[in-house]
Amino acid sequence: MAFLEGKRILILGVASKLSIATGIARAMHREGAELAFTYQNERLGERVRQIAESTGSNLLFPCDVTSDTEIARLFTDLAQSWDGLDGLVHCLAFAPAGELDGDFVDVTTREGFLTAHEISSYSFVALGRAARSLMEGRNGSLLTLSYLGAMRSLPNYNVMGLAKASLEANMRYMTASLGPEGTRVNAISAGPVRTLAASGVKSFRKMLDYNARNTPLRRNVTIDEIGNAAAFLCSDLASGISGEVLYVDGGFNTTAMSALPD
Ligand code: NAD
Ligand code: 0WE
Repeated sequence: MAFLEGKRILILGVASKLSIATGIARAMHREGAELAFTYQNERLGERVRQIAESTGSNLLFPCDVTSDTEIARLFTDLAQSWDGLDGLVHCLAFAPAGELDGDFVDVTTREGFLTAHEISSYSFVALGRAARSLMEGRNGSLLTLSYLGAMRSLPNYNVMGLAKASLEANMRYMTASLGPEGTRVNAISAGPVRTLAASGVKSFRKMLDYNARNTPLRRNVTIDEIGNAAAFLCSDLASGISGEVLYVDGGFNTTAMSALPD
C-alpha cells in the first residue's frame, strides 16, 4: 500500500510510547512517510528521540507551543532540512490539574481557562500560520486530536471540553482559510486511551471500563487504530475531505443507550 510515500510530515505531541502521537507516527512510517518530531522540553527530548529513531527519523526539534519564538524557530530549523511540508499533526493539550477535578462551575478559573485554550486550541492556528508557506500548493494536510467532551459534558473533563469545542471550530475556520491554497484541515475525535495525559486523571480506569462496556464495539480503541485513521486523513486517499471531525471511538458517540439495563 504505502499510501504516504514521498510525504513529509511533522508530528507534535509525542511524550511516551503510549502517546497517541506515537501510534500516529508508527502508522505514518509504515505507510512510507518521512517524519519529523517536536518535544515539549528537554526532560522529554531523549524519549522522543528514541521514538523518532524507531520510525527512521533524526529530525527532532524543541517546541513549547506557549512560546512564539519556539514556534517560529521550529519552522526556520525545519526548513534547513525540508524545502516543503505535506502534513502537520497537532497532538497536544493541557489544562492545569485543578481544572480537571471537581464540579465544573466551582473549579473553573480564569487562569486555567486561558491556559487550556492557549495550549489546546490557539496553538493549532499558530502552528498552521507558521507552517503555511512551507505547505502552500502541495495539497498538504493539517490534523488535530479532539475528544467527545467538546460536544457533550462528562465528569471532570470540564474546561478541556470548552477548549476542544474551540479547537474543533478553529479547525473549521482553518479549513476555510487554507482550502483555497490546497491545504486540508481535519480532526480526529478519539475515544479514551491510557496515555501520560490520562494517567494524571482521577478514576481514569473507571472511565475506560465504562466506555468499553457502553461502546458498540464493546472495547476501547488503540493508538494504532487512531494512527491508521490519521495516516488516511493525511494521505491523498482523503483528498476530498476537509473540515471534518472523524470519530475513532468504536461508535460510542452515536448511541443514546448502549443496551437495556438488567
Ligand atoms: P500525551 O500525554 O501522550 O500527549 C500530550 C502531549 O502534549 C505531550 O507530548 C506533551 O508534551 C504535549 N504538550 C502539553 N503542553 C505542551 C506545550 N505547552 N507545548 C508543547 N507540547 C505540549 O497524551 P495523549 O492522550 O496522547 O494526548 C494527545 C492528544 O490527544 C491531546 O490533544 C488529547 O487531548 C487528545 N486526546 C486524548 C485522548 C485520551 O483519552 N488519551 C482521547 C481523545 C483525544
Ligand atoms: O484530552 C484529554 C486529556 C487532556 C489533559 C489531561 C491532563 C492530565 C494532567 C489535559 N491536561 C491535563 N493536565 C494535567 O495536569 N483526554 C481526552 C483524556 C481525558 O482526560 C480526562 C478525561 C479524558 C477522557 C480528564 C477528566 C475526565 C475525562
